[in-house]
Amino acid sequence: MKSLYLTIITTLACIIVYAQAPLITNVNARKTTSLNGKWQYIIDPYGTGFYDYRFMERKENDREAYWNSDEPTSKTDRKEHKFTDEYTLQVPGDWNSQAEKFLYYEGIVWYKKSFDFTKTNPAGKVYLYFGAANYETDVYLNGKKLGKHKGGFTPFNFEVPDSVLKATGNYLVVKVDNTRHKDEVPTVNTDWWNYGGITRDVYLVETPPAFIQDFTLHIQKGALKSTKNIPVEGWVNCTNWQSTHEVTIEIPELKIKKTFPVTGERVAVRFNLPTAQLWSPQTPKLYNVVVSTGADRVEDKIGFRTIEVAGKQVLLNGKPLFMRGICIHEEISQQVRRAYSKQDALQLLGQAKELGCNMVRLAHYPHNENMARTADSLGILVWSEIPVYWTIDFTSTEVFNKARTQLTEMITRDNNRASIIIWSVGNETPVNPVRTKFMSNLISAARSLDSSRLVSAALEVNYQPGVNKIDDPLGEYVDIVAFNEYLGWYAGLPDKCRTANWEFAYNKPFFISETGAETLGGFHGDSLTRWSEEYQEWYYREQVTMFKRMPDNFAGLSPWILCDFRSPRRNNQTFQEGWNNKGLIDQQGQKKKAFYVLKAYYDEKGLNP
Ligand code: GCB
Repeated sequence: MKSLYLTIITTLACIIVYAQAPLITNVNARKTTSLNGKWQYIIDPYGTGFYDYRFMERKENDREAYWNSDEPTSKTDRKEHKFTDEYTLQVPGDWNSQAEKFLYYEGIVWYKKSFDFTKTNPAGKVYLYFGAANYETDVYLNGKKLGKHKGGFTPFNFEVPDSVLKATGNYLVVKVDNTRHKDEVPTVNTDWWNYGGITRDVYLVETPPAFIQDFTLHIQKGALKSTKNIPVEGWVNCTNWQSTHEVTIEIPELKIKKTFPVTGERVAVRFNLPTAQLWSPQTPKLYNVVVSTGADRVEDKIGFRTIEVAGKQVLLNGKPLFMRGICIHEEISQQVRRAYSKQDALQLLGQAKELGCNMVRLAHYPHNENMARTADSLGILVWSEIPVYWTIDFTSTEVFNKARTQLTEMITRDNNRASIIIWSVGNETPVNPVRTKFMSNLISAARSLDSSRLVSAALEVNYQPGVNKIDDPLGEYVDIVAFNEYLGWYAGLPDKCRTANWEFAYNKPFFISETGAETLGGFHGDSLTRWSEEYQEWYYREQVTMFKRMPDNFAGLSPWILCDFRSPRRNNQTFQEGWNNKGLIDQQGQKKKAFYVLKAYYDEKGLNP
């Protein structure tokens, strides 16, 4: 009996150790201590710090485990791992761009950070928050496992128990493994480089014992009649609240102060804004919103707008919208690294603005939080996507759950960003009933998490003799039918656009989520010469002419892509050398000729949307 009891306790302990705490959003509005900066590291391609010589996971107190001290206890003591200041990586940052030996490295790297920490409020809680780490992360503090997370592009946090945290000499060890696997999301096969590491910010976040974990506010669907008496709704999620608590929402600029009783973990809120300036690309107005209860108070800057589909049109604040978009990878090409900072966001979104864009498609995974926040303040609409890309294992429930977790983390983090108008559940997935079920279930999940935005996915074209059909059965489930087409690059020459016939199975707005041609910046020839800037320029000219004769449910486009990006699939040693060069801006940051063709189209569209 006793041993059964012990087994249950041990099993429970394991579950508790692995349980990720509910995601805290808007962390920068809280008391945080940054753990960014230099972290020591050990490259561990064989996983020796994690597995013993029988390839069994090491026990928590195993001296050889890399999460335990690397200090020999005497001069005769043997320690086969040692972190030193000679080997450090910058956090946030991918490891591949930080030393030549990491250029193509995929596998395990151990990170170590030492820190001192005293809680501001002795009764409060402390969470260890990661903006993202790619892909699988195991976190240990002072030899105790705090938890594990999978998914390379979404945030996660673990509660740090008082029993583990020390005032001085904390020893934080993080194992990051970016090995690709068939049953992960994304899977082994992508057209981008698998940058590894702790790629986004790391913070200790302090909260009161009972706190506001998360909240959202948006204009009620279908309820916007004018800029007077605007009905807004949302909810506030609470952790450890008592029923005696109340939650207050204030928007000082609009003289709003509303109080709601706490009736459970989630408090639904509804009220009217007597008047407000709506958020839009022309007027990206953000209001300071303060949510408070008992001892907790958080603030965020929120824009109010509506996005909906009416018949064949997409309406932003009730008015027809044409999306002048561009796709973006989360990469700063000139420095061959992942983008992560506000500065990076300003660079990428600034380039999109120069191109005449009012929208960006953040491909093919959730980008760092600075992107959507910067888009909010610059007035750029956003398509945000999870990496359900190409050949995911659609037959597996586990894979579905992984995709749904990433979708949930993406939506939870960015629910208050007015710029985000479309959640995308994937890209170019093969047409078959199992995939359609998988994807339509993801669409339902997105809608149940957030009914205020549109849901889509980038589909493929069904090319038939004489006609290009948009008839993927998933079109039934999405709000906007989006598809990728490369007429003139993967199929024929750009003049193919002149005779292209398009047939749409759905009476919904459609969006060209990709189109593009590859060129090596600075390489010139005539327009028939592949890889030349002139070929890409010709491609865009023909495409633009074709766009101009698209039917009236054409709601916009996001060509592929703003900047050249690394891709190990691209092995033409003269023109690619491990890069996908379909960018309108080249690896050195120079605009290619085609940039100006698209810009001219966008400038014209901007004047006459
Ligand atoms: C696509 C993919 C994108 C690729 C692009 C290309 O359709 O969605 O990830 O990078 O084509 O360059 O072929």
